[in-house]
Amino acid sequence: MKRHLYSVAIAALLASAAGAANAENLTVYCGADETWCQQMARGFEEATGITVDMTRKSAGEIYAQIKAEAANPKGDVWWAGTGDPHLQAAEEGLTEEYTSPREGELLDWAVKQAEAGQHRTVGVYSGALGFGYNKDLLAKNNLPEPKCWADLTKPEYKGQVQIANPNSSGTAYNTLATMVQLFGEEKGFEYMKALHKNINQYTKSGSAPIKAAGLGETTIGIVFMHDAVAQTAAGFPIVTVAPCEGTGYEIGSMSIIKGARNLDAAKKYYDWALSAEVQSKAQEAKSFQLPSNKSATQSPLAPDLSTIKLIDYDFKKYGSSEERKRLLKKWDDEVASLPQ
Ligand code: S7P
Repeated sequence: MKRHLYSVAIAALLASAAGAANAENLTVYCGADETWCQQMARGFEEATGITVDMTRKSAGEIYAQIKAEAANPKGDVWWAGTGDPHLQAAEEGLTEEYTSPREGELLDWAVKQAEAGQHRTVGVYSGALGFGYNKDLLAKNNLPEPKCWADLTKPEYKGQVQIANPNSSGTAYNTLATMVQLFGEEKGFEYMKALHKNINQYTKSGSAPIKAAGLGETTIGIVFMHDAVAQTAAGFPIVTVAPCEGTGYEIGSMSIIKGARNLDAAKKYYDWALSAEVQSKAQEAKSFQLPSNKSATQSPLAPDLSTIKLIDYDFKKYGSSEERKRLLKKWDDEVASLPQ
């Protein structure tokens, strides 16, 4: 009897070990807001039974991590974050070519992003760059309402403006590339230098400045407009501004990491994340980007891109490895090194 029980216990142990070995896992590097990243990870687990290990980081940091791990990749999918570093990774062969059967369900700009990256990436959402301000702090400091990019360089806003560092943050790199495209390279850098005088802190994450504005730690934050709207929706006294000169925008993207250990699970996630049903749930996580699936629904709070003066952002050029490296080095050498 004892021997029988022993054999049953061993068989059960072996079966569970085999089950664990067969269980599917997925490692996701997530470039969106933490709440949305968690919603996506848990949603995929529920939908498929695949266990997700998710880490949230800024776009420049994820790119750097994938590059550093290239000889021994640890991640499977890079979901969300601005498209420029996804394109850089695609060009450098750090991501895997994959065309989802859902590509036909996507809006043109999402497919164009896939084409620009030789189908090593795809667009998952879009959103316009702008800024937000804390209306209570503005009134308390007797400051005029900023309406244009040019306003943010005026002396009265000294120490009142926050933005992220473009080396770590996709938002801040998108800002730098926007200024170069909007004003031309020389004037764009002059703008960044003038802005530098008013910056109270360069944060690591792109959405941190508007969260700080919500808490009254800075008056103005340069961010994607949907990140400013999210703070208003959360009850903070934030006003969102579409700058009068016009502005750039992002194509938030997704890529499968080259050499992914869980390639099948990565493809399942890729297809799942492009579905209208999943993209329509972004608003539940207070993420107000424009989804890339034509049938996905968007929150009424989301900024209406058709009413914003958008530049014709050259994603191929500003997402190229050479241009990103050149602009970031120039910003380090000529802007960040200046005294304030
Ligand atoms: O929060 C959503 C979102 O704004 O996060 C990304 C944003 O750029 C923050 O990431 P970084 O820290 O890299 O700047 C956007 O892609 C996305 O829309």
